[in-house]
Amino acid sequence: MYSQGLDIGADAGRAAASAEELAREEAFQRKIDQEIKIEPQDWMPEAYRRTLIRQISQHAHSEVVGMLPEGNWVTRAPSLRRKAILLAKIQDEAGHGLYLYAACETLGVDRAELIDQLLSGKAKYSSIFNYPTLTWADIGMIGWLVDGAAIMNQVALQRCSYGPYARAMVRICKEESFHQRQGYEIVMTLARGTREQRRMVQDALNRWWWPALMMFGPPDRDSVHTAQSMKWKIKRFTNDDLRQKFVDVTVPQAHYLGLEIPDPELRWNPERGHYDFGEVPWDEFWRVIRGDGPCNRQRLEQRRRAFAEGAWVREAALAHAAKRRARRAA
Ligand code: FAQ
Repeated sequence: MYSQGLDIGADAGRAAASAEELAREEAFQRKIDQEIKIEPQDWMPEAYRRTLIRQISQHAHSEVVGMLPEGNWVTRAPSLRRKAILLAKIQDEAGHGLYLYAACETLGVDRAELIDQLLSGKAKYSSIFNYPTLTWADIGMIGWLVDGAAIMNQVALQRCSYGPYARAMVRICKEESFHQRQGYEIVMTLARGTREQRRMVQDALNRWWWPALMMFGPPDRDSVHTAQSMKWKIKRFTNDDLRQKFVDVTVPQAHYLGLEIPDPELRWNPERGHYDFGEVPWDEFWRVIRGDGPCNRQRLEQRRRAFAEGAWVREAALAHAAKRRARRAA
């Protein structure tokens, strides 16, 4: 009797707790529906917090790993002007990584833990940065197509329901749009150049087109996170919607340059008001994100080396901060 009484009490307590939890979740969703930003001190469902940590940290890692394919060309940029621009762009990407790690830390996760996940190979970063930059035209493609795809995705993220992520995106988008233009300018110069330069830029487009379309993620039918992320207004568009928008704006740019998109099925569909395009090679996409792309091992190796070689900088910065603290306290 006595123990049964206790059980009933425990059940009632659990029911009350889950009713309270449900009410909180409903209130949270109402805020989202009313376009009220969620801030770090606000209550949020654990799954919302985890989704954001996953997406923002993958995004931060992408910015940092994304420095590597371009870094490959700093010493070989064709002029001092191009070198200075490329250096500035690469530094911007490092800055983007830092804003994003900082935004992620507002969710209660430690940056050291996130970096550890990247270096141990546990964390994902964008598939696109596992492709090699073989010629100078590839640097143009990264700006035109990779930054172009990144902006298409990130403009929508400026309206993400989580305040710190949305605000970080505003500044990032401004810088990315400059990056996209510098890439287009490189591509335009080559497309209007010698026969060899035109051949080089077409070859680069042939290699970067499909990987750029993969940046938007798997097709909606295979996207495990889209439905919930759209409900929470972390994502505003599905992967396929953004991919279509990217194709629609990029194809006319390629035509203007006299370049050919490497897709025999690409054609304007007047009924849909969009370009139809061929099937993205999804097998390749899954292979790359599972760690077996052309440069996955090399990229991680480079990041690990850079992290180890930068240890003295982190130690010096900490020692400097400790000294300043001690001086202030004295
Ligand atoms: N690569 O269910 P979904 C840049 C994973 S920044 C690798 O559709 P979700 C700047 C996904 O994580 C580029 N993995 O996932 C720059 C998930 O795996 P999980 C980075 C991918 O999150 C330019 C699984 O597949 N931008 O380029 C990829 O709803 C030039 C299932 O996918 C961002 O990160 C992929 N492409 O949608 C720097 C933007 N796609 O976590 C240097 C923010 C999907 O369950 C030079 N992120 N996966 O193990 C997003 O908008 C989203 O996370 C998506 C994926 C759209 C990428």
